Amino acid sequence: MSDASDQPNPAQNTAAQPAYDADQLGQLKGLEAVRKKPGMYIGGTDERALHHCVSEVLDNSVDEHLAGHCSRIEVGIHVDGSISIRDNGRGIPVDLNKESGLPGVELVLTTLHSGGKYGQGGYKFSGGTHGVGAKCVNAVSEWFEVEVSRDSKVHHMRFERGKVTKKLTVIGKAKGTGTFITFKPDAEIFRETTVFKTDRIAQRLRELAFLNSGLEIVFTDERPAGGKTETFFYKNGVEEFVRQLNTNKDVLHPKVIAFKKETQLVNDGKPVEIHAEIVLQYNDGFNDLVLCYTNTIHNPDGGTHLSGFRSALTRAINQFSKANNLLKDKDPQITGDDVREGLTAVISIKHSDPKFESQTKVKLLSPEVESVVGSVSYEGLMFYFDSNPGVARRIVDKGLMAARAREAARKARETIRKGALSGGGLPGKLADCSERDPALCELYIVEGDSAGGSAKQGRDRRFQAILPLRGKLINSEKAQLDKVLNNEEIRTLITAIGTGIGTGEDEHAFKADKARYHKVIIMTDADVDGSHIRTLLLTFLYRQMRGLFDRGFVYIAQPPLYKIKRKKREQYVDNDEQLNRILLELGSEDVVLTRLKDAHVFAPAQIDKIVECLAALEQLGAGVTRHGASLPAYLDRHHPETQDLPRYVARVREGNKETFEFLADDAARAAFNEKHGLNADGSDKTDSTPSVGEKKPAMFTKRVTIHEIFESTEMAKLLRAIAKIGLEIARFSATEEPRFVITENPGQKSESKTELRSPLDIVAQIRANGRKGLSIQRYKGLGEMNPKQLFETTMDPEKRRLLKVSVDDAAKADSLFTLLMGDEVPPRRQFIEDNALNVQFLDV
Ligand code: 0RA
Repeated sequence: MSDASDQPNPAQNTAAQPAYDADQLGQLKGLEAVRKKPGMYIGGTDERALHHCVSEVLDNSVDEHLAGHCSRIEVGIHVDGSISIRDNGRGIPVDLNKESGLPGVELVLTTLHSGGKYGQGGYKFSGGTHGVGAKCVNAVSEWFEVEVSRDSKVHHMRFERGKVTKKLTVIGKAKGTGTFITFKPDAEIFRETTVFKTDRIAQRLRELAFLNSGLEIVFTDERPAGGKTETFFYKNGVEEFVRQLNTNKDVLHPKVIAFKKETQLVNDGKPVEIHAEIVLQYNDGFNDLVLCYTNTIHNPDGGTHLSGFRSALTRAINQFSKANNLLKDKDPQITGDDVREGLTAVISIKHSDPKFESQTKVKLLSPEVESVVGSVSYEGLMFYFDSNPGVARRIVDKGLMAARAREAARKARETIRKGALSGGGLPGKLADCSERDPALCELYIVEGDSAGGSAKQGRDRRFQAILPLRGKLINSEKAQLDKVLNNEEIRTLITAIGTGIGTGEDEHAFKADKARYHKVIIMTDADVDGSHIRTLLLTFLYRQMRGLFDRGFVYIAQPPLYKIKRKKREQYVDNDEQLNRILLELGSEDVVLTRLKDAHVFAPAQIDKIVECLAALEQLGAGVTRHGASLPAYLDRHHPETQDLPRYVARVREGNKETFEFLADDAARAAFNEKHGLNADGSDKTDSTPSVGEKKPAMFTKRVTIHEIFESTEMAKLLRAIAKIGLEIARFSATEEPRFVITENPGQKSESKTELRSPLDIVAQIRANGRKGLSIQRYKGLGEMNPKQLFETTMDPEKRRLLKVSVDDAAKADSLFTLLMGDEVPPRRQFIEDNALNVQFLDV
């Protein structure tokens, strides 16, 4: 154990510079400032900020890659909610900094404005967040660990809430170099949630792999619901990105069009280096998707790279059609909007000194980029068109078609609008509410006539309107706008909502202020078809009424997943987690827990607490069992007073025999390696990778791997809580003699006693007890509920839970919709179910 007093006192060896103490004080204050005003440093304390922390650490590793020093990054989410980022870069410097007497890594992770030698890491291109990133994450982490492999040694240090709790020590020998950071976001800071979203992280990692060709990124989510390990690696990065965005689309040309250029110029007397990479491919759809990046940071609002590209594309297509006499006299002018129909493109630039509109980097401002990207694109396109005249013609034709359809759609919108205005206007299928103030009105869009009927009967007609939709909605991604607008269901929807559709200046274009309801609630079955319909609806709303999302008017209803019944009591259950909680609650009703050694009986409130802690312990235990070790054996190794648990497990495989050794801390791990003559990761020092042919037969080799148990901190907390209640936890492995007794229904005819030999058996027994006499019904559709049930579970503002659909990141949602909705291929259905929504919880 070490504490602050173990720290070398910098004042001792730097007596000549008395400014030091003040400096260090400033340092601590610095990280304290991050904790006090997280908004200023990490952009808030919400789910977005939480994920931003991952990006901050990740960006450093990517910068190492951009500088040519890192080929592989591994990301792992652990069962306790902590996350690791490992890279094989140069490793954060560990040598002592002369001025402060502190190791480089400590400076990098604690000093807010370290600048100088470690400030930028000497990177040519960087996300720009570098230098503040990792230390801010450190400040807002309950704990933060770093392992640096450098100079053939593995160095380790630990921080808690930004303060050093284990100073830098060498814990073993290293084969290569790299940085391994693990942190657990602090729930005191992130009050909304500390739970990382698998999809969100996987999506960013995939994106990074696309934008950094040759970089291998490996992702594992070790949590119970997590999937298998995913590896993202793209040899032809951006080209593969565009190809993937066009998956399941019919493309106008099989090969993507790509150009690349590196430019050096002088801007305001400063040398600037710009690398531009542009890849595009047309499909036969009607929407455009152009993603822009600067130094691998997504710029959803585009900027000078986007405008440079856009005008070059319009110019090149018009130039080609003119030169080849492709336009007829009566044809409308091909506009920028027209040439973007069916366009999928990625613009990725690397810039040595980019300027953005704001801290969030949503828009690139650097003016010199416009002409750089513009000229690369124009020259590249003209060259491509000249060498591929067939493809060029198809692209021009597509633009022409778009120009003609634009005219047709304008006329169609006009008729819809007229229809809505004349003759009372509202569609017959709509059961409207009596309230007239849109702020108070809700529109339920319900899947199917039968559920629609129940909803009409069950609703509160004062403010709830119901619109049943029959069957499949037309796919607005696949069909051209004038066809979509001729669809009966779509027309009904547009008229009911009342905002008009599409962008544009004309009187029929979308206007959020005209919305007739400030809650548009999609209510579909909790099955595959339901989620498909929901996605179709969202696609349409997103394409044509995007402003509804900006105003926060779009919601998703949450019908319950289960109905459970016990004796005469019924209850609705929203998800599996809640079901598990209920089983434990029911299971601990009417039970007595007795500790046998002294016949102590626990109070009911104590039982609840014990069960809660043991269930959490069981869950976190996956961090141990996933390596093959036994959870009870591990828990038995807790420190008798502090309840601290070992941080590492060594897995020793010899032939087909496997044993485990738990290592309390860094010192124990270093000693273990020393004793076995191993590298810090447990690999054999002399012969780490035997070459093919000289491999020893498996039964003779001894293989040792050391794994960190990230969950140890969290599990120790639980042990302390359980010990405080007085549960006997010296031993978790089963004993010969029973140690606890659970009595169910005490004093009743049905009384039964179960003897237990381990504390962990208590949860299992309580859960089994909870299942007794319980019927669990899984709901398949809204139609299985009667009007009263439907209202109570899903529509009653007092009880329902609505999900608000936020499209905070328009381009991402767009790509997601495009990815999902391009075609109706069955295997993608599960993907739709899992990923279709960018939603957040909202208790309304
Ligand atoms: C400062 C200087 C150098 C590298 C790094 C920081 C660095 C930071 C992180 C964070 C995650 N992975 C990282 N890898 C490297 C330059 C080191 C040198 O010159 O050798």
